[in-house]
Amino acid sequence: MTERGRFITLEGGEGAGKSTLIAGLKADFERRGIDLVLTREPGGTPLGEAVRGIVLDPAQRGLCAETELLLMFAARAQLVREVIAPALAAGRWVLGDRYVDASYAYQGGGRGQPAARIAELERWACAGIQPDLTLLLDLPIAAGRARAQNRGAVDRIEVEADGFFERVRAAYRARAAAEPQRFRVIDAGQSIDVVLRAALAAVAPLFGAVP
Ligand code: Z5A
Repeated sequence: MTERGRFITLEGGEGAGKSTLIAGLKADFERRGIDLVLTREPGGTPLGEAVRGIVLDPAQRGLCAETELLLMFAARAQLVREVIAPALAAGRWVLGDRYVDASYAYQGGGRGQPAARIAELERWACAGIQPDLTLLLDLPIAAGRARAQNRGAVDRIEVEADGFFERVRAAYRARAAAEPQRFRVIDAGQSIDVVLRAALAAVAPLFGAVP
């Protein structure tokens, strides 16, 4: 029987360096011969990418917090069934640019949606799939904004005030503190090389599972 693959997720605020770290991890995993699937949220399927277009569209000014939460989980339910679950079952590794923790941080911490409501959606949408490891790239808000500012147009969530992002960051850190066995918090203010080394050290125990 094929051994289940490993599921690693990256979380953090705007400009924390998730995309940069994913490129570094991908190169390392490929050198090790790991069969890797990359996902991003919201997105990662045709439906998910369409949802991403809606939730990040600055023209969707009237999108309420409840709808935003449901759309995140609609995209996730599809991603889990279409991509993540089949990949893990086939023994492939999945490296996810965000997953459920983002909903607790942004829709929970940021928008004030109750954690119990998010947990109910998680039970419903995620088919019991939990990451084996979550890397939280932790960075002060101002530093993340400074890094992201050269990217051009800001999306519907990026226009939020600093207070929103402070609540997001606090919610992420609280989740990491509550689940230390799953989370590794990485100081994302360090150089790209140092962040990659810290991530590889955190991932190393999972390599033992590779034949
Ligand atoms: N969202 C939500 O609300 N609820 C949910 O459930 C989910 C998502 C799943 C889309 O996320 C939005 O959806 C996001 C949360 C919300 N909204 N916000 N804000 P996204 O992940 O696609 O977008 P993002 O968070 O804005 O990611 P990002 O800004 O693209 O950041 P990143 O991928 O973490 O950073 P990066 O592109 O790797 O790096 C940014 C720049 O910094 C770049 O120039 C790098 O070269 C540089 N960089 C990276 N690392 C370093 C270090 N270590 N030192 C110096 N410079 C660095």
